[in-house]
Amino acid sequence: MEILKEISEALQVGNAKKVKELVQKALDDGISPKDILNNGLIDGMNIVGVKFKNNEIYVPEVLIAARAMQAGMDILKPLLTASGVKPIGKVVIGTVKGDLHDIGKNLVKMMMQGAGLEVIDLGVDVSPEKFVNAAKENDADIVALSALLTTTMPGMKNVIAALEEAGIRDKVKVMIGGAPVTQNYADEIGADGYARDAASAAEMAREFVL
Ligand code: B1M
Repeated sequence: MEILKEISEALQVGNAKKVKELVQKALDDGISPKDILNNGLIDGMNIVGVKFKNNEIYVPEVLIAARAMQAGMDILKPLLTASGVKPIGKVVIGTVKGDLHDIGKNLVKMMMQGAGLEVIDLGVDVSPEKFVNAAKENDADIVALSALLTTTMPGMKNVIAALEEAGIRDKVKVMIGGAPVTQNYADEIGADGYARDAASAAEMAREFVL
């Protein structure tokens, strides 16, 4: 459908106003919220993710596209809930204790939302206990940890230990990422996955829950 393509394209260039108008128009034309989400917004965000991964676009463009996605989501969210479209899985995300960097974490969150996951964002400087409580309270499928400092990376290991201690380690997948984090580190601390960028993180999260 032409209008869904237009929504996808407006999202890719970060035109929030146009996305909002087109989403409303699509609804008025009788297109289902699910169709608009999957074939308009998520389609656009997927293309943004691929371009970001390939260094064809950079952080500012992704943030602007994500804001446009949010503008569309704001209209669709109540309708999606009402029409019974369930998120494909739940992710609890945060930047680990002592670390205040959140730009990358926010990108990961947005990409995951774009991929159809519900994301509970605990913010920055998140203690292991807070991750555990949020995972329990929300019955999360995935706990996603971000760290930007070599000094805060060990906090990821502490979260895994706290999940084990709480007896829920086998109920959640733990994903980690952030500039100093590596696959080796993920293996070393027993994380289930490492993703080097936001698009890969969203892909991995989808694979974990589908
Ligand atoms: Co800070 N900082 N900073 N900083 N900062 C770095 C990280 C640093 C590399 C700069 C440098 O020295 N060259 C350095 C860390 C050195 C180290 O430990 N190796 C550093 C330092 C030292 C510090 C302070 C200690 C400085 C000081 O006060 N002396 C201090 C620490 C504060 C704290 O956290 N307690 C500090 C503070 C800050 C600001 C507050 C000023 C600001 C943060 C603002 C904010 O986030 N709201 C800031 C910034 C902006 C940076 C740089 C410049 C940029 C980070 C960023 O946002 N990148 C950074 C230098 C740099 O990277 N060039 C630096 C863009 C972002 C999109 O990338 O976060 O890597 P990134 O996320 C990527 C991937 O890593 C991945 O996906 C994202 C998108 O592709 N990813 C995941 C991230 N999380 C993931 C989770 C996943 C999967 C993938 O799964 C769950």
